[in-house]
Amino acid sequence: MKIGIVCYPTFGGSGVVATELGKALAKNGHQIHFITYQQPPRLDFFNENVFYHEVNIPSYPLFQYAPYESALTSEMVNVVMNEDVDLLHVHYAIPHASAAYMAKMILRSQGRNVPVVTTLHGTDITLVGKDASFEPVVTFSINESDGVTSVSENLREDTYKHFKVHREIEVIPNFIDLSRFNRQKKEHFKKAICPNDEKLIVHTSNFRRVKRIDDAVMAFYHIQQQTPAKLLLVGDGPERARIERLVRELNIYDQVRFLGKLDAVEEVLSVADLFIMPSENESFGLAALEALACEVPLITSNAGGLPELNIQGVTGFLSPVGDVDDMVKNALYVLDDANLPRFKENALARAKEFELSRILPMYEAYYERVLQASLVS
Ligand code: GMT
Repeated sequence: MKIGIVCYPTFGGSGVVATELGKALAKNGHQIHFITYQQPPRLDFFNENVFYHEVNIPSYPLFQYAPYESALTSEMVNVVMNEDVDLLHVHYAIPHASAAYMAKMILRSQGRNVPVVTTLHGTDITLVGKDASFEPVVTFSINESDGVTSVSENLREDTYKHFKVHREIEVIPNFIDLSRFNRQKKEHFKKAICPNDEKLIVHTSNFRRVKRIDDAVMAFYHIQQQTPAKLLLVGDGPERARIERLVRELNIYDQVRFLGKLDAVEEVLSVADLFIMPSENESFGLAALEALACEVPLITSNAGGLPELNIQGVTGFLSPVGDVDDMVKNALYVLDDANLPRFKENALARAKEFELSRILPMYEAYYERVLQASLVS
């Protein structure tokens, strides 16, 4: 198959899923055409089946806002025509699904039929998409997609609840490549961060308000009062300065490290004892899956799709959003040396259920179905 993939070329979950999916499809012999405004971070190698098409937006004094959606639409049209693409797969509804619809219509006017698959990732539905400024366009472009997937049951239900969507939505969860995400021997690294054998807690995110990083910091504040511990915060974003202030106010700056955007996150996870994700909303929680793969148990909120990944009392614990006391109690239980090995073992076993080799065929089968259906319609 020749597949055009549109995504945000960022460290964010949807961009990572789209890039890793494209890479895996390319390895399986499909020809993949990435269409984005920048080279995605994890697309830094040569593969004969991977192509990259950059969306260029010419600047013009008249434009207060650059018309990205128009430039993206034109690039999709050009790539489908020039490369003979069979199917477009767009990740994150805004504005990719509506741009794809427009591209499809332009192509149809030229006698070319190309089906569009839209994957809903989370905030495109639960946060931004619901906003009145976007809602009609999101609803329309989901309904007009030839196939729609969501990364969890919960996101699927949320989509039906908040939008007048009549399309069937297929749930295809996030996946993990265990050949990259596995517990590596990095004892020197652990020793450098935790010289006195402290327990290491990790949080990774894009530092947005929805992640409730203050809850992670407050939980850590109480945990380290009861057991020696360190906290690593990986990622960056709008909340960074506020969180750094909080850490200073709590006088725990020596026990907390801000690592910024890190590509080799698996190296940090390899020495972690616990991963904390107290999100207000989380459609799936790819970062938590990456932690499980590195044998790191989870303390999460019970928001969104997290209960579909984190199993209460098995891979860690889930607490109501904002219930820091419960998170502290659970974290101390997991970190207890009598319990930790069992949770680590369970973490890996759970991650294996989301191995790339299990999820990739779901996408391939879904593409086939959408292609067949578009031929008969
Ligand atoms: O907020 C993020 O984590 C980034 C965001 C994105 O779209 O880039 O992630 C969303 O998509 C990921 C991949 O499907 C999911 O694993 C994340 O749970 C989801 N984030 C939220 O729902 C907040």
